[in-house]
Amino acid sequence: MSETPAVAIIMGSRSDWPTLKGAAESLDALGVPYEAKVVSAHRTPDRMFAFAKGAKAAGFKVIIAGAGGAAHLPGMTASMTELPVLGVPVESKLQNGLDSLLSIVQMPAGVPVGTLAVGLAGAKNAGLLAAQILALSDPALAERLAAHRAAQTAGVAETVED
Ligand code: RP5
Repeated sequence: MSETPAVAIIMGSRSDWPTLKGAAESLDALGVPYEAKVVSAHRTPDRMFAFAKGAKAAGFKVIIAGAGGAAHLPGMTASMTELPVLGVPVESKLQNGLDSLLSIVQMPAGVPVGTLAVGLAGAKNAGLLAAQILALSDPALAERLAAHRAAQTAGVAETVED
């Protein structure tokens, strides 16, 4: 039986994957294992309940949850687990995802969702933030993160020549 990966990436629809793939790519770059699955708050509420209630016992450490529109998945998941939940608002047809952002970010006090930017940037940062959380208790990952940052810095040229 394979071990549960540290990170769960859940999303409200298969159509969210092109966005949430950004989180997976960040985790891949840092050697952090993850599992990605579709868990809809609206279309598969029982799956969401079972996942959120069982995530901690299953061995996950951080949950990345992406959804668009009436994006209840991150908040509902956070309400049923003590694991940190990072919410990624997926771009929607309404004002490019402003509805998704507000649905996720405006949690009432008591149940936090760490909300990232709308779209691919938010997904990539969710992967990085999940890795930073895990790195607090994983010195080897902390070193990989530091190297990743250093490479990013080194890749930014100061000049604007073609
Ligand atoms: C949300 O509805 C999903 O997270 C997705 O962003 C949005 C649209 O879903 P589909 O109609 O493309 O399946 O629940």
